[in-house]
Formats: sequence, C-alpha cells, structure tokens
Amino acid sequence: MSEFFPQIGKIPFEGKDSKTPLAFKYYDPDKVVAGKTMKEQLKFALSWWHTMGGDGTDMFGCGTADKTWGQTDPAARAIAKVDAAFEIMDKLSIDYYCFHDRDLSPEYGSFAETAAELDKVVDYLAEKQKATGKKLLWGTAKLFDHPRFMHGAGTSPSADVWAYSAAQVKKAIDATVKLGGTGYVYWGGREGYETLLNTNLGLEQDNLARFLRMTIDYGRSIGFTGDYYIEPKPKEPTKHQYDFDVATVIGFLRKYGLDKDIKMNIEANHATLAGHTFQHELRVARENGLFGSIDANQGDVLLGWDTDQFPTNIYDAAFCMYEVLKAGGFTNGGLNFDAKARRGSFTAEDIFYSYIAGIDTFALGLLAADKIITDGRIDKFVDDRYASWKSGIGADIISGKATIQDLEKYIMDKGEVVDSIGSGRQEYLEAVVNNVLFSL
Ligand code: XLS
Ligand code: CA
Ligand code: CA
Repeated sequence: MSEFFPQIGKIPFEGKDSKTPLAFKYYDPDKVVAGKTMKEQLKFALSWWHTMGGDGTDMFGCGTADKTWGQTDPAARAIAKVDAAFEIMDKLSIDYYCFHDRDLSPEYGSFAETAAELDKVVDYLAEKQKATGKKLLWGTAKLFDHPRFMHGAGTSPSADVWAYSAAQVKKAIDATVKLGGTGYVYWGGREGYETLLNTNLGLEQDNLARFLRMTIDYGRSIGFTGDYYIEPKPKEPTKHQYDFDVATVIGFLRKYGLDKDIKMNIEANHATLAGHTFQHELRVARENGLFGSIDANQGDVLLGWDTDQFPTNIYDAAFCMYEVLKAGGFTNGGLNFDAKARRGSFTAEDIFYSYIAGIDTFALGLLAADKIITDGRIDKFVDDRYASWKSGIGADIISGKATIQDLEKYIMDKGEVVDSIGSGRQEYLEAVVNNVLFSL
C-alpha cells in the first residue's frame, strides 16, 4: 500500500539534547516511570475528528489543510482515512484512537444506508486493528452536527429527534463493542439551552437521564464491559450546557441514580471554560471515585472559547499527571489528543509536529509528576497541614465520638483559637514545584 506521508519516517526518541525536528525529546515509550513504562502510563490516543477530518475551517474562512486523503467519493475517503490514520499512529507510536461515528463514515440518504456504510468502515477498522495491534480507546456518536440536532438530541423537545438519537447511539455502541473499545463517551453536544424562555429544563434533564439509562443498559446487554464517560463542558455550542463541570455532573448522576454507571472524561479546555483549572476538575473527579479518561489539549488564556490546541503547558501537564498517578493510573481510560493544529499550521508535517509537541509535553508532565511525588515536600506539607484531624478533638469529630456539647466545652477551655496551623506557604510550595520541574 502506498504511503500518505512518504517524506516522514517513524518518529524516533532521541533525547532532550536532540535538535531533530521530527524526533521525541522526552517520550521514550519503554522508559519506566512510577512503576510502568511511559507507554503504559500515558496511553496516547489520536482523535479522528481533528486529525483525519479537521481542515482548519472556521467562521471566517474555508479549510487550509487538505484532509481529502486523495478521494472525492465519501465511502472511498472513509476507507482512505483509516489507512492514513493507522500510518500516523504507527509513525508516532500512538497505540489508541477515538472517534465519533460520523468521523468514520458520513451520513447518507437514510438511517439504514448510513448504518450500513458505517458497518463497512468498522469492519475495515477491525481488520487494521488485528494487523497492527492498535486499539480503540473510546467511541461516541455525533449528535450535534446535522440540523436535526439544532435543539439538542437526548434533550430535544422533539420525541422523534430523541428516538433518532437513541437509535444512533445504539449503532455507535455496536461499533465500539465490535472494535473492542474500552470506553464510550457522552459529550453533551447541544444538550443545553440558548434561552429559558423556550425551555422546559426539568423535562430535558429527566429525558437526558432516561437517554443515558437506556443506552447504557443496551451496551451492557450486548457485552460492553468498558467504561462509560460523561465529558463536562460549560458552554459552546449552547449558552448553557447541562454537563457544566464535574461537580454539576456528579449532582446530576446522583439525582438520577447513574453515579455507579458513568465516570468522567475530562478535557483541559473545558475545565478552563468553566472557570476551573484542569487539575481542579481532575481532583474533583478523583476524590469522588469518578476519574476515567482525559481529553488532552489546552485553551488560550486570552480567548474565551474552545480552541482545542495541542497541549504544551508543562505545569498543566505535570499537575494533570500528578492527579492521574494519585488515582492509580489509567485503567480503561487514556490521553486522547482532542486537539488540532492551528489554521496556519496546515501542512502534513504539522500533524506530526503538533503530536510530537503534545506527546513530549505529557512525557515531561509524567516525569515532573513522579518527581513531585517522590520529592515528597508537597504531599508532606498537605499531610502536616491536616495533622489536627489525626488525634485529639479532630479524630473524635471524624469518628463521631465528639458531640456538639463536647466541642463547646473544648473551646470554652481553650478560650480562643488563632492561627493554630501556621502559614499556608503558597509561595514556598510554588517554588518547590519550580525546583522540582527545573532540576529534571
Ligand atoms: C467538544 C468535545 C467533543 C467530545 C467528543 O467540545 O470536546 O469533541 O470530546 O464528542
Ligand atoms: Ca473533548
Ligand atoms: Ca473541546
């Protein structure tokens, strides 16, 4: 088979002193960090939509990158995309991929025809996976592109659109199971509202829960053993998305009894859109036992929308990998690069440069996170800061032994409590992080 990128060979690991543009400086797949190889710790995935389909089109102009893969016929292009994607994954040593159904195969005349054409691509993917050992990290359904979804999918005011969406998710789960995917993602495409003037918020949220319950149960009934994820996002495309952030989603899942069925797929750029740090969202998920998978990217601090840039911020990657290591590492999840090269980075080489930048950033992040943990100063500081809960009155409060009368007496005896734990030392701790990061 002819190559799509004959000018690019397999990207080697050359180490941090290398000046070779098309080489990894930090990602050494077999290097052991925190008890596992980098490859196992990081579980990188290619996003089909950005990498294979995104041509740089924006509100102000048409595409700048050629993503036709040499084909004009949609079915032939869908197959060519598979070949090109597997070549990219092979050359970049990426083991996983993620897709929306419509990234793999577009819509045709009817639901039946669309489903039949998708089957052909899925069969071809299964063959390619078998031949190469590449795997599906997660699949999802694109329930936001076609005009039928203009008012939502699982929250649409139209029962017909709701039914169509359920049928489409059934098919996307079938594809995910057939390809041995270890995850299925629900991102609330247009599940939100533009104005409350036309919205029955209560019914929409009840229906979203019904939608999740029905499709989750279907997946389990056909043998899906992977994880389901919700991917929170506060806004865009709708003004208010129901899956606003991790805390909002946890409240929703608990209300509807879905919290044992779904974990979180956390995207960095969605965290910042919600006014949180990436680490905050990861921490809230981890502390609630709902950490699952990650969409690795970054926004721009000066732009208030979802720019999906390749991640190059080492601090964010370090704190992300700190949370991942503290969560015990990935199980079914991984690091999906939900990221696109900028519109001006339109050449074939830019696909490789951007993945190398993202991959090396997370390799550095992993090394830094491991060093922060083994250095121990941060964790020890936090541990010491909460020492008053380990004995005495703190231990009695936690065990339930102390009554409110006991606490009253305790404080009466003490008379006053001022600064009983000392400084929070934020600046010192930030300097510790710098010290760890820059003595790599
Ligand atoms: C959009 C989302 C989307 C999900 C998958 O903002 O990031 O790409 O990851 O539907
Ligand atoms: Ca995403
Ligand atoms: Ca995004």
